[in-house]
Amino acid sequence: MLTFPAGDPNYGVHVFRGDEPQGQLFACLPQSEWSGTGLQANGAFGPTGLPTWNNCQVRVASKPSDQVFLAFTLPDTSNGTTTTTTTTTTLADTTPPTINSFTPAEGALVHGTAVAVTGAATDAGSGVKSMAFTIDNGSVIGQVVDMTAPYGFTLNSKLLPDGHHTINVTATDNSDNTTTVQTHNFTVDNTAPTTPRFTKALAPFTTATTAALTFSSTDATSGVASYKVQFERVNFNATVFSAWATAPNGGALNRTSYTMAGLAAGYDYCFRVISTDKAGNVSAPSSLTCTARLIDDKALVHSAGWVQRVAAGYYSNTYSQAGSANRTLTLANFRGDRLAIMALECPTCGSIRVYVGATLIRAISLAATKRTDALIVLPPFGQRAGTIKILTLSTKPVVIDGIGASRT
Ligand SMILES: [Ca+2]
Ligand SMILES: [Ca+2]
Repeated sequence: MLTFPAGDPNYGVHVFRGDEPQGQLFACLPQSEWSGTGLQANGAFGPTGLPTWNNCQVRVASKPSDQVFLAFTLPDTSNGTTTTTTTTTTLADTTPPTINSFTPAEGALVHGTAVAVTGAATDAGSGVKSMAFTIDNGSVIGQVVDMTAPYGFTLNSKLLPDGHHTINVTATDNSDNTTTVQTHNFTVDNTAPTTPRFTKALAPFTTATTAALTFSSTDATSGVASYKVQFERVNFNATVFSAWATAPNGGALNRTSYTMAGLAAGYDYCFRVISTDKAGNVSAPSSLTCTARLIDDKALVHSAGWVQRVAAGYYSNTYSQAGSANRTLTLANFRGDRLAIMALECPTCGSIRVYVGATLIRAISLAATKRTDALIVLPPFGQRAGTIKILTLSTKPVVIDGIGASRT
């Protein structure tokens, strides 16, 4: 039996949590025994009736698994001194951790060999010991238990078939309390969209400064997220095409059409489209569609005998007219496989011959019942290099508006 001076806070049982003094104290149990003991909220006992040590339990507001340090400071009434007795105890942790986050998140779309499976958990008591991850039923990829934060592993999603999957996550603390299983759904998509195709090929030659493209692609699992339009171009006299480049503002289209503006005269433009699905898989590029913008007649070298005019309704508002034979328009250093002539067709119009170097490509009669500024597209002839020459054959009028020079 221990006795304390009544109301003296220097005596009693003082509790520390860790090494941090907890000034407000505990109680001895059973609480029914407090009656008559004079146990005070500040921890002082007195004057008589404190239970024996064996009966004294300390109840404190504390974190689970905290180490509690008890200091009992008691008077010895026999000789007037005080004695301090200490003991430590560890409070039990019965609370599992809290899972704060994990990936793949609910509804996520994943692809590839390096999908980040991650988990984060906290435990206020004994601390997090491990997190466990199970994909589906664990039959394809066995459960992964990670003992070291940050918790998780790298998932090769290509081991799983495309489609719906689940991930189960648990966290366990150092007192072996385990959370309930948290389950999220995710979708694997490792299949690229179908190779896009142009739904309408471009005309091989154009007078316009724009090229309007339409295309399509499909993706079975996640759907097409975006399209990228790329282009390359080559001038009529250049040796090679430019490198492929993303068309202006054409890098991430959420529609199936695109119009390229600013086509330059004399250039052959080729386009291709690449689609990306919502999981990030990228298709193969489409086959090409190409168009060459005409070169105006004004850019050609005129022999004697041509009259150059400015007139609305013609390409670039110009034309060149001859009324005698053996007049030539030439364009040096052509490289390509196809030509077009934009010329006036009319009942009285004459004829021309078109050459590349010394090779006759085509003889063309411009006689027609209807008067038209016609774009006459010649058949491909294989890649050739040389000077393009248009030659008049008679005194009948020949009106040339422009020529097309294509590499494709
Ligand atoms: Ca896909
Ligand atoms: Ca013209």
